[in-house]
Amino acid sequence: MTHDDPKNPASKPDLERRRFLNSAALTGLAGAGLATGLTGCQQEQAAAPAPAAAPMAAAASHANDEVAPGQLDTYYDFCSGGHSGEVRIYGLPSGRLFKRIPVFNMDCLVGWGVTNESKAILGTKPNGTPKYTTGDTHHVHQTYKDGTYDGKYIFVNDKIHGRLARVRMDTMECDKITELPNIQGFHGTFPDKRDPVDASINYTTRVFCGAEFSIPLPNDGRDLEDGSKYHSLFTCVDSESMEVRWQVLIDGNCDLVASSYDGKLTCTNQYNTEMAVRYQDMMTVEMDACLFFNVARIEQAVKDGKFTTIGDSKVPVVDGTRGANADPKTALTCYVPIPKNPHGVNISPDGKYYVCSGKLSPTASVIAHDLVLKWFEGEIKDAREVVIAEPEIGLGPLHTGFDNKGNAYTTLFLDSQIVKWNVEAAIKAHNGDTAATVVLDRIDVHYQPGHGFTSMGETRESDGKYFVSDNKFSKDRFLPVGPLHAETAQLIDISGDKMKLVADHSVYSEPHDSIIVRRDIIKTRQIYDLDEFPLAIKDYKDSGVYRDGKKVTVKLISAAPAFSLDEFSVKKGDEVTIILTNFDKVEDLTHGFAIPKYDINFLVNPQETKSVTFIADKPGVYWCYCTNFCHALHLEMRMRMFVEA
Ligand code: CUK
Ligand code: CUA
Ligand code: CA
Repeated sequence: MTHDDPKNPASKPDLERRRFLNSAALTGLAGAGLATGLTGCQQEQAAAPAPAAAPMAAAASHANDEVAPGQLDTYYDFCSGGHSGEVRIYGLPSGRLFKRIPVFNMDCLVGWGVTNESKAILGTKPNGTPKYTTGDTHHVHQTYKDGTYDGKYIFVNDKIHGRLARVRMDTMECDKITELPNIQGFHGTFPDKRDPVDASINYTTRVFCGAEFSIPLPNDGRDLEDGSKYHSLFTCVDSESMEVRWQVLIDGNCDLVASSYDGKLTCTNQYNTEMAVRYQDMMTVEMDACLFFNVARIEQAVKDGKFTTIGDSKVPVVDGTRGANADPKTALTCYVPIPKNPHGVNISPDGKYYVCSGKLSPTASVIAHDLVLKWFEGEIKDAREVVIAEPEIGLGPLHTGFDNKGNAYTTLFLDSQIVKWNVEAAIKAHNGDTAATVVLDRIDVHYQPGHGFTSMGETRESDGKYFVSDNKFSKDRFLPVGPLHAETAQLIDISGDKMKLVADHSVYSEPHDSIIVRRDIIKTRQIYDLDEFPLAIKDYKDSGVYRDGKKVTVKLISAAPAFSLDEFSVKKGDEVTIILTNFDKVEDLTHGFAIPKYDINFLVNPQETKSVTFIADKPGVYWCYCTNFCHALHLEMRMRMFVEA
């Protein structure tokens, strides 16, 4: 409807550019579907000459967005690292990378997957090695208080092995990982944003987790080929204990997850309501769904014992399938029809609307929160009536961010654009108001955006300053570095009527989603406390070698520029545990500890204690050395391990 408004140039997609970017994808959309289009698109991009860079004027930065040497950024950007398995922290607007937090991966910088403490969090196989060493992080979200971030934890998913990790905001380290039972392809996640109604209630945040891939339940080999026997589960994890509270059996699949500001609803978009097992069969119906969960009713059903369990798992599983939830007044779930293979669902900062993008449909569906609640009261017959607008906004709409003025910013994967549109205007247009201007602006991004998100945009304090477009292809935007390109995160100033491209930030593959958090919300500790580590060595007189049969414990202290021992001896075949406490109290004075040929390498930050365990199976002299430049005598900071034959 607004697509071809001749009075509004923003409503008009640039067809020439679309053809250049991706003609195959257009054909794909009209015909066989997006997947075919994507293949064509990638091939075409590889063969096509590099497009001209964006006009310099558009790319020129302006003073407010510059962070001069010595100045600090205004925002933290917590970013998923995709199949690197990590979480990253950037500063915005500078785009400077501050930290890579190892989560599901191994990381030899800090010794994640090397130390006993990190292995305890990762989980181990019977031989003591980490259970999994890969992960795929897509979505990072922080805990809430009063509708905004509380600076306590962030949560991140692992799509590969179906795990949820928690990262403490005070140390910015992962402290817990939970494996979700009976699911595969854990994709979207979101903590609930409910405010504690009453301070006396011991309230803990729920973290909602959507499983994208359906599997046989239980997945123990009894059913393999027959896809009609597969199911997905929607999971709720307790943020404090990190235990799984409950799961919901559903029809179709889960994808992205959003949760309401009042704690009543959480939802997931569904692209495979067909419950197909082959991609071409996942695009057969015109309407898929956005699936809403009634949190209170689910928890009541669990309390009332109306659940089953699956396989070895003790987690209560309630029935959220369509057949079991035909009566809205008792339903746990509400399936809202959404066109076609939707991707992404985001809630507006006023808590009133969910926006679910069409992906294979050029539309964004606006769902009214209060109408979904009314559906659950039986006041609305047809679940489709909760959709109160469905503007056409462009091709391949995926994710939406919001400002503080009622505008939505949606990434258009196929158009390689961000489209700015007004939610209230879309509702008016839907109700027949032909004068309503829905699409307000479009800006080209480079290229093929996935997630887009605004500063504080997932909170009530959305401030309308910045939008970041995490793009899936960078092509010509940076110096070439071989076949694996950097990705681009483009910073867009959204404070004015027109969106302004401010900067291209290169990002290491493969960012999916971020949250942009005001810096005053985050309070970190800069040194640890000796007392928080049960193994800490608190006195030099305790440093030494302790033997118990074939088990040897070596207690060490680091204080620049020396370790507490010059050498220690063990025997071939001993199981050696090294415990290292960093006595230095000076901020930033981190030491490392590496043992050649034994594959040991880890860090100890000020006042921190870590340990490693290994079998001394190679006789000889081994120089244990400090890996982290700490002092003028850093190179001299080394000691010998003797392994006697
Ligand atoms: S998904 Cu990546 S573009 Cu994993 Cu959040 Cu939509
Ligand atoms: Cu201690 Cu380098
Ligand atoms: Ca579908």
